[in-house]
Amino acid sequence: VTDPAEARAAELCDAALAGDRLALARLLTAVENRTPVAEAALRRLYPLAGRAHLVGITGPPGSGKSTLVASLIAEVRRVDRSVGVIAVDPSSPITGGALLGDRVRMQVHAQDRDVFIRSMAARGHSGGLAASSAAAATVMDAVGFELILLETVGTGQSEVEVAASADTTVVLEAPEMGDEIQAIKAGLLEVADIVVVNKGDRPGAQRTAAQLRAMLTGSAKEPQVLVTTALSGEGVRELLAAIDRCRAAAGGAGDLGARLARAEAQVWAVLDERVRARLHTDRQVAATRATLESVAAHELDPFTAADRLLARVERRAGGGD
Ligand SMILES: Nc1nc2c(ncn2[C@@H]2O[C@H](COP(=O)(O)OP(=O)(O)OP(=O)(O)O)[C@@H](O)[C@H]2O)c(=O)[nH]1
Ligand SMILES: [Mg+2]
Repeated sequence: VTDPAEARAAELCDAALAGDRLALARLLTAVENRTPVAEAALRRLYPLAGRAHLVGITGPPGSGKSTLVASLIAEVRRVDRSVGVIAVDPSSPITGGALLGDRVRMQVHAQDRDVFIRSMAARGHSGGLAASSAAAATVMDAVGFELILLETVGTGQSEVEVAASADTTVVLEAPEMGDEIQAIKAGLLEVADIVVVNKGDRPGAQRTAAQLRAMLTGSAKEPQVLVTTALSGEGVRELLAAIDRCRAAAGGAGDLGARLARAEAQVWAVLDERVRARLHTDRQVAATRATLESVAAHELDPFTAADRLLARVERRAGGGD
């Protein structure tokens, strides 16, 4: 006796795992809308995921994130690897930039099965965005994409959170941006594993990079600072090499802190505030942490984890512990 959502999820997962891109697109729509099909699908797919390298690409509006993602795709394909892209709210009203999907479709990847691009709206509360983008990444990871790029504009807290919870976070800057942008930058730079000064063809790019290097020396992460020209692809090969080095430095498994942040976002999206509050009291903390670690290691899916945490709270309420 299977319910319809379970049956539909099974059908879509089987097709997506067999390489059906339409089924993959449908799964991602379900994930974005948080339907019962999405939950059933994620319970299935979560244990198959955990292999991809998640790379957040963030920066001020108009710094060239989408253009850089397009040239990263070209570079990744040149070395014959697969790449999935999740672009959160890709077109900012400030720059009116073309949608990433349009930009890439104009290029040679339209028929390429090893490139998959998906846009997601940045709606809902802040935790919701982190949970949905992590779930979307899980789906792409499970169906075999090795590298997943998450483009978010670096202006809202939730957007920065999404990029920061990737295994590797790339923060873009453009040369000679105004004071307003400088202010945004300080918070953004803290989450960077790699800082990219894009628009290397513009005057001042090298000077901006030198200033950033000076400023970041001795900082917690000491990110590498690179210069790219996304429009021509210059410096993009070096960027991909730097991204791969970050992966290798984290033991090839992705940053543990980032994995835990993604696990937490996804489990918390299932549990409501009252339950969460009770998990932060007394002896629940250690048990919760262990459960989240299992999710981070992909040994447990976020829904089963939430079920268990809920059961623990209910047992306590029933008088047991
Ligand atoms: N000169 C120059 N212009 C660039 C470069 N990269 C991007 N641009 C231009 O900068 C503008 C913004 O580029 P996008 O890639 O849309 O920037 P974005 O950061 O994705 O913008 P939002 O998604 O709107 O936040 C476009 O007109 C690009 O053509 C570059 O390397 N050099
Ligand atoms: Mg963009």
